[in-house]
Amino acid sequence: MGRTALDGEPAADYANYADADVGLNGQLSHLHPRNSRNPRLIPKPMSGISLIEVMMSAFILTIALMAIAMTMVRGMSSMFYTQEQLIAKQKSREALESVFTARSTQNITWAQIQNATVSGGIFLTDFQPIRGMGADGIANTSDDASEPIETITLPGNDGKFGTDDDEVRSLDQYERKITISNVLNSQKQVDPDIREMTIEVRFKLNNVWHSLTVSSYISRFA
Ligand SMILES: [Ca+2]
Ligand SMILES: [Ca+2]
Repeated sequence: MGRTALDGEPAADYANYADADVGLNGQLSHLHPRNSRNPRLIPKPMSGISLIEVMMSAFILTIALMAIAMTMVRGMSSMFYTQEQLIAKQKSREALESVFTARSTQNITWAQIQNATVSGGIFLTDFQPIRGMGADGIANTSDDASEPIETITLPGNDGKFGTDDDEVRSLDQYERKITISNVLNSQKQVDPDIREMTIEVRFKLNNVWHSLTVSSYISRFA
């Protein structure tokens, strides 16, 4: 298959052939199909990025960005949740202190330190809106009804109180429940001098209630 003849351009009719030998009489003597043995006219393979590759990388990038976004959302909502929890803790402690103070200053009798379902008890049962403590200065008693729902002032973006961006928030998404129960002594009898006080504060966040409970024993004696 030596190339004794003139090496001419491929004929247009033979586009699938890379090269052709044309004899002196102008007739094709050999055709050389494009293949690895005849690389000089084989076009370079297409380089660059195919559509599939672009779509794949866009997909992977989207997944990665979504993961980052989810982490940020979770972080922000947990920050918000922490703040709500702190408020709830503060409101439960305030209630606890109001009872201890009233007991210590003898503003209320031992018999009154019970739920209203027990004769003489003054503490409303079940969850109550968080209002001011009323004339008696004690949380969750009937005189709270005339008080407005409490508000709390948050420092706002600058982190300082007393500036224009302070945020006053109503505690209308909060409720507080005080449960006072008897404690049994070692003889399995109701201890006449000690009761257990459980204060649960709950708050609604995205239509879901979250709650926090504080409990303490309270003794007849200050
Ligand atoms: Ca009260
Ligand atoms: Ca501020």
